[in-house]
Amino acid sequence: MKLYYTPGTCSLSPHIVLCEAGYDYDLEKVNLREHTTESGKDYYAINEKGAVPYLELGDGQVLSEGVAIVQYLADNKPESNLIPAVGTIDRAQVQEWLNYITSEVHKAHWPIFRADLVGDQAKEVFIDKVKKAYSYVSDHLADKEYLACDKFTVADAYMFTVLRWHKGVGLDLNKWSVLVEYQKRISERSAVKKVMEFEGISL
Ligand SMILES: N[C@@H](CCC(=O)N[C@@H](CS)C(=O)NCC(=O)O)C(=O)O
Repeated sequence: MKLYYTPGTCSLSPHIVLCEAGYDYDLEKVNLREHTTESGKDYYAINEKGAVPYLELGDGQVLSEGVAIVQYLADNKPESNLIPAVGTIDRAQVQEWLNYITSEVHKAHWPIFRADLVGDQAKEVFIDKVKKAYSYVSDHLADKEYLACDKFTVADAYMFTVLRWHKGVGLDLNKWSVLVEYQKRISERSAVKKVMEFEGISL
């Protein structure tokens, strides 16, 4: 199994899940500015979408889209308890979080990072959207340690990944103390520590 990743981007989520679930995996770093891999290949020739994460399963099958990748990885290591069984309300709630993060939070960051393209007015709209998302997640976590099921799931790996971008979009996480605690709690997991060290990133 091989994960194409770029340090600190959304591929951090499946990287954490691979490590949490105890997979034996390889990694290949992608330069997203050049769309080349560290072994010098044209990344578009590997993944036509040009985005990370991208997973080669080793049997010729491939998978893109972070939320599909983490569910596949967790489902195939049920003993890792990273996702509830299909058909349960717990599973639907984890999917609810994954979908919220990918469609409402993750993608709201791009116009903020690329204000040079979209302009300051659009940037402000998306900063406001991210702030509202922080408040929503903070309210939800006020009496909980994790997003769903009272335990760490793939949804937390993804939320942790997007929360790390607060500095990049100029937000002070200290305004949401619940999120600071949540981020700290997850960063202290041994798999998360190992992955962050490998990617050369910090909180
Ligand atoms: N829909 C994809 C989006 C992935 C995505 O946005 N990846 C970003 C990094 S966080 C990327 O690779 N951007 C560079 C590009 O698309 O060329 C997913 O959820 O996996």
